[in-house]
Amino acid sequence: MESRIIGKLELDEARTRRDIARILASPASSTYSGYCFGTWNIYMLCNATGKTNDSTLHEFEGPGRFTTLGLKASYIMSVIKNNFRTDKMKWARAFLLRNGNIVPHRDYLEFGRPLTRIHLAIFTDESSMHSEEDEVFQMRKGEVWYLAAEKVHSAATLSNFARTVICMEFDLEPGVGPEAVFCQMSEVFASITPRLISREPLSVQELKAIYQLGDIITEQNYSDIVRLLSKVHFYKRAGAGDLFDWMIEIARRSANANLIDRATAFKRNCIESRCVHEHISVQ
Ligand code: YCP
Ligand code: CO
Repeated sequence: MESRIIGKLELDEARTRRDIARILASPASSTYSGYCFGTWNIYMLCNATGKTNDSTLHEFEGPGRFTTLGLKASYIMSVIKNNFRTDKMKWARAFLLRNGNIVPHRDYLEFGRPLTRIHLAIFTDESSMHSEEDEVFQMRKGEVWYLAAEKVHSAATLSNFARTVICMEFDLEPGVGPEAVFCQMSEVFASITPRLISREPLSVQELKAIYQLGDIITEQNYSDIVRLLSKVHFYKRAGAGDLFDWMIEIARRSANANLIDRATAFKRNCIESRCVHEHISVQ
């Protein structure tokens, strides 16, 4: 797995809670809501313009600006400023994930030059997981993770716990590692063992049952099947990207050309190619 812990921050509980309450009380951005099921809310803290409605990821020159919402979250903003190279930071967003998941995808398909994606875990729980290809892991409070966002990855919270992270994106000098996002490097961080989630194998019978969804798939339940299958790899040993091939095979078995097109376009947009404003909706 390429994603890894690069640091750990001590967060003041009361001040963090106060800021997160402020953030969650503001309207969430709906730009990428088509990529998720359940509650996956995005709140803009720093971006190209400082405007909270500027929420579609794109490339721009220079550092990002804190939004009015970012400025209101004064403790979180000071944690970011005191620990991270904000001169290299383009975007900072708070993500809330509850009782839902984002479909597996690759980030930066719409970029000429990818950014370096970092998560600071704020409130997490065992039911809240991330995946990268065949691996599933859980971020614990205060951990700073480098996320290999160009690999197929996903996230899920399979409970009502309101998992909250701060996602930051940096444009680092070519050739430097993700540790360069910090103002000051520290070796302490290298010693933290990540919490990996072990899963039962996916049996031949279970895989057969997945393919047999081809017997019942319709336009009406297509999205329910995507929702079901996009979470399988969090509790069975499968790859995050297997979903796309399962959906294409299920659609083929249904012999419905619309469903085949839909499953093919879904795979393409999530993991093959996507333009800046070319968003899909899986719901
Ligand atoms: C993001 N990128 O980074 C989105 C998630 C796919 C495209 C969905 O917020
Ligand atoms: Co992503």
